[in-house]
Amino acid sequence: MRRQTRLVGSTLLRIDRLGSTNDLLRSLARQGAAEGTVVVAREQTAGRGRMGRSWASPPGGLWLSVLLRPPRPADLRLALVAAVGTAEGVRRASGAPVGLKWPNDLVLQERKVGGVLVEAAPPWAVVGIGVNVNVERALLPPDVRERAVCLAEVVGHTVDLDAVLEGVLAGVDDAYDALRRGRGEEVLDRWRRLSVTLGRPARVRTGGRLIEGIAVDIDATGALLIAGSAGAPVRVLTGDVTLL
Ligand code: BT5
Repeated sequence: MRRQTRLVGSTLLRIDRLGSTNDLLRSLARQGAAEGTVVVAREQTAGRGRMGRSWASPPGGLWLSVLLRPPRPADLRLALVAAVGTAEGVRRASGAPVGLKWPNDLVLQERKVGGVLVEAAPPWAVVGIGVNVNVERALLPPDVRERAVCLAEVVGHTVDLDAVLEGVLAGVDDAYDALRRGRGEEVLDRWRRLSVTLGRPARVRTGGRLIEGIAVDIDATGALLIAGSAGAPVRVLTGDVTLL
């Protein structure tokens, strides 16, 4: 049965232009913001990816952060939960068949349409979500341009940004609620169904190491399992995956 009230987006703050929604939300948490608070920006001037990378965030995209207070803020599954909720919400709102690449990419036509950045700040986890909704390619840095795509390009018309926001908030709320209620395995199954990673040969760069093999599955903690030609699959907790 669906719940009547939603946690994610119970308080929603819209900002025109800021550095990073993750940073603002982190400082709001210190000032007593409640779990479920969301910050959405029209434009970010210092959007971040993982490992100090930058995230291009011109107007036309959906740039938001959600404040969560999970039992374990560093739980690897949070990124997968957020990715599942985002992909399901984006699919519902736009019809674009968005898929997921481990650990945090949203992909469309083999290109990156969005990403998730979870930052643990115990007792909080700040979940940043970026989706190229109606982002003009010309506004992206040249090196990003050819590997990125936006929803509008794929569906053939401008997509209602507020409808995507609503879909993503509902999707993340639903997936996080399942995790909190001990139904994490169900959310991981939803991730598997949306995955473009599993079953494919992949190269993983993790902690200075390169691992090649078939991405066979994710385990119950959200780690990626890579099977080589011999021995047990290698368990990958963090890194970048290139599909071969
Ligand atoms: C991510 O990192 O994919 C996480 C992105 C999270 C962005 C959201 S927006 C709201 C919130 N506030 C923030 O400051 N961040 C979050 P990663 O897997 O490290 O991917 C980063 C890489 O993606 C970059 O090095 C570029 O190559 C590429 N990239 C940058 N901007 C992009 C864009 N708009 N679309 C597609 N790819 C992009």
